Amino acid sequence: MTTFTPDIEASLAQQSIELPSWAFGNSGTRFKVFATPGTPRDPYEKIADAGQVHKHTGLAPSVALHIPWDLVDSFADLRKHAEDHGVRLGTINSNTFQDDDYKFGALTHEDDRIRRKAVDHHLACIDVMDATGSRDLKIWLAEGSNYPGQNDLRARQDRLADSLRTIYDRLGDDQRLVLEYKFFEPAFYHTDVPDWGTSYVQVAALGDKAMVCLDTGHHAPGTNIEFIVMQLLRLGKLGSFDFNSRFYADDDLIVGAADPFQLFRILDQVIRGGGLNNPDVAFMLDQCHNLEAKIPGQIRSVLNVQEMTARALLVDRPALAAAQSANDVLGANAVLMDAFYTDVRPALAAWRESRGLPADPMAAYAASGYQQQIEADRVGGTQAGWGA
Ligand code: PSV
Ligand code: MN
Ligand code: MN
Repeated sequence: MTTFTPDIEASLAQQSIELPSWAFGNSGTRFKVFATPGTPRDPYEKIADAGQVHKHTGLAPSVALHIPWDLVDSFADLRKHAEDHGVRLGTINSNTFQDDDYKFGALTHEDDRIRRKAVDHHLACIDVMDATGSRDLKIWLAEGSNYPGQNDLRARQDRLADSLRTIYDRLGDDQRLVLEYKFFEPAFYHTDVPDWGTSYVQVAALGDKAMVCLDTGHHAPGTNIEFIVMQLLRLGKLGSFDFNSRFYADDDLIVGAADPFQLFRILDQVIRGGGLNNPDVAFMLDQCHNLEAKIPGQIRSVLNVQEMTARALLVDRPALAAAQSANDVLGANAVLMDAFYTDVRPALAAWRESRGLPADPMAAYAASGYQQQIEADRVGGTQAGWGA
């Protein structure tokens, strides 16, 4: 059986992955949202469920919130509730995609009133961060156009820079802004922040507290995502990941389900670039569990990240560097593939047990009775937010 060196064990022990509150709510496609028994009815129950993921894996100590989906009367109280469930509140996600005013844009809108409203929403999100103790404000913008000529692309970029500046200036010393890019959807012709380059240009103009968020599902098929990871780490601008996997577009499926090798390659570059367990790089999930049960879906997800991290940590870096320097094409490739093909599951199970965690977190959750309990107790769970 593969065994881990103390260095690898230390890296695994430090790993933490943030869960999205919305993964615990019901979600679906534009065709249908299927209700799942036991779905949380409010943000408090979403956090309780996130606590279960952490309890069984030791991997997920924080939960990202989405405003206004997770609006509560008192964020100080929600913070206390999270702590009572063994987790803390993490990234605050803004939402400028469900209001009629934003049909033609929010932070890029031509109308000053609407643009100001969108900026004010972000300032209110920073107020929430002050109460929750969150560090990061994550901005994903559903802005763009559907037809060539519909909009002045350049003017929108200028207005975006202006809006982001006002938001950035409100950040506290220990707070950050992370700007997420996405190549299409909901707009189909142009998107105002379509790629890492645009996000980088915008955040670089703002300052050190602004970083890029890389969502693995937000690239054109075939994109070499690990190259982007390398470049952003090299530039010191990789602020966060939204992990998920996809077969076609922005599918938001369980990370590592569609393409474990891609996840391995990404984590290999994270390690190579000093991004693993680096406080400047937040590892988050951004997923929806439309068909499967949500808590086990999240447990499976963080385990997939852990598994590919362990494999990437097994890469023999001196041997790889030597093969690369010698232009030993197949030798270098073999070093990488040897690590990728290593089955680390038995070693991870043993390692978990040695730390007082269940060897098999999926089985432990299934045996815990929690799922049966919430299915009995909760009736009328909330939608994740889309359309809510
Ligand atoms: C929409 O594509 C999206 O999935 C973005 O990735 C955001 O991070 C998320 O929704 C929540 O706003
Ligand atoms: Mn995302
Ligand atoms: Mn997305």
